[in-house]
Amino acid sequence: MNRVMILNGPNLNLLGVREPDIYGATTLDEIKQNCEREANKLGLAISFHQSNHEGELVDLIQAARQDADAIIINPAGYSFTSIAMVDAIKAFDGVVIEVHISNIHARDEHHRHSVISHAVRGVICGLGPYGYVAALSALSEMWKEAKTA
Ligand code: CA2
Repeated sequence: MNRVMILNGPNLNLLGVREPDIYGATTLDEIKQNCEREANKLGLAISFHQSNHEGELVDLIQAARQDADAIIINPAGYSFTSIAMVDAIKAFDGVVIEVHISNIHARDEHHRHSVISHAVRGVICGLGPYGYVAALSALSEMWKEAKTA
């Protein structure tokens, strides 16, 4: 069974609690439940994490080298600053998909340019919490295609 590590960066634990006009009313726990439901449907094994600490996220990305075949990551505020996370992602051999709940391209200039994006396979943004489910579905399609190729 393919394994997917889902990583969430700083402040995403506040989803659904603060700023629902930008990030919506869905909580991170509800996003986790949606991911678990989709993963069951697709036959994928997932682990789901949130951290407010850059080093902890780097440790998790490094752990994925052994523990996961793909990473879905919402780096949140670290999207715009973290070269350490870019370096860790580059050392991971599997597929990485970056997800943002909001459309970062429609935001102010500080929220527009993710330094992570050039190191990942694909970026999903602006689709709300569905972006995580879409990322799982995309991975499942990739692995299906790889099997039949
Ligand atoms: O849209 C996304 O998923 C973001 O990664 C969320 C980040 C933001 O810096 C990115 O530009 C886009 C912020 C996450 C903070 O989440 C909060 C949720 C509720 C209240 C306050 C912050």
